[in-house]
Amino acid sequence: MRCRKCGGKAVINMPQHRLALCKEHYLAWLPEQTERFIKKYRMFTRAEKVLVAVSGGKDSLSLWDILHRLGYQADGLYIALGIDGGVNYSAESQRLTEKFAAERGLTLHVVDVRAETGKTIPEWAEATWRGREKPCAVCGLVKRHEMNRIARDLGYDVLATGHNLDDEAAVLFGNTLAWAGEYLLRQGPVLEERGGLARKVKPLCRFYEREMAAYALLRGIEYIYEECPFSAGATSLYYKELLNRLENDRPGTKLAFYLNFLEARRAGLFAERSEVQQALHPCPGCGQPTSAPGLCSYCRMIEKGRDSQV
Ligand code: Q46
Ligand code: ZN
Ligand code: ZN
Repeated sequence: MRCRKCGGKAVINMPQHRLALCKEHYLAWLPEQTERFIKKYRMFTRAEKVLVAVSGGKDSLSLWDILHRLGYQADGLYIALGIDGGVNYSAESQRLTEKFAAERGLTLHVVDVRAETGKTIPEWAEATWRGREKPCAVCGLVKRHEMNRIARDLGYDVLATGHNLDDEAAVLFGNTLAWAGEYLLRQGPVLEERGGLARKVKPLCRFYEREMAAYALLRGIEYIYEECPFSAGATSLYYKELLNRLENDRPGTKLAFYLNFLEARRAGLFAERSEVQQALHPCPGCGQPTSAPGLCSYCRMIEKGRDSQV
């Protein structure tokens, strides 16, 4: 397989684009494409301050690397969840994230959930009804809350996450199976700022997971290979497997599924749902916007889990 640009040895073949590239041209192509998507979906400009949520994994660190190379004002936010799982997951991912930032002279904010709230994520999960199965519901709630809080308190215009096409297609697949209109309406490369919630963007949403892995590897980014120990058995992983089988037989299916969805949404397929978007008001506990009557779900979780002993 030859690189389409220089005829050299290709390191990656992307059948859905009918494109094979060598290392040098791939490392240039991916940031160029990212720049194209940032502009196409009007994610942010070079005048805006971007907060990148980094987990220590290949996607978020690559995203930070790319935004930095493209000359955007991108700082990092690492949320220390306190997850061990026998592989020292949180400690190791924090170490790699801090190393990444230090080597490039980038600004990294670290929020330690235990220092902030008195308990780690698994302890919060244990202490509340939400934790009966897995801590993921609690974890998602805390991560969203902290990301918004830091973005607001430190004056960031936009929050960027490293979700790739495989992540987005799996979520879309789940929401489509359930015809979850409200979620379908909100899924996309950009979630506009509303009622005090920072704008959220996903600049990598059109890249396959294997393309991101190839980028991190070829760029020499050191990232944590282990997934969070609680991700095993997640429904989203099952959907990813199913979509990979489709993709194997019919290359491009995943990308078409996602892009055709965006097009249908743009054309107004889910528009009538927009009226049911609930109004937001500030939570009396933490001041962040919520649609719940009274306390937001984060504050209700804290209230519920505060007194229980772990
Ligand atoms: S939600 Fe669940 Fe993730 Fe939190 S506990 Fe781990 S798997 S990190 S994306
Ligand atoms: Zn080349
Ligand atoms: Zn609250």
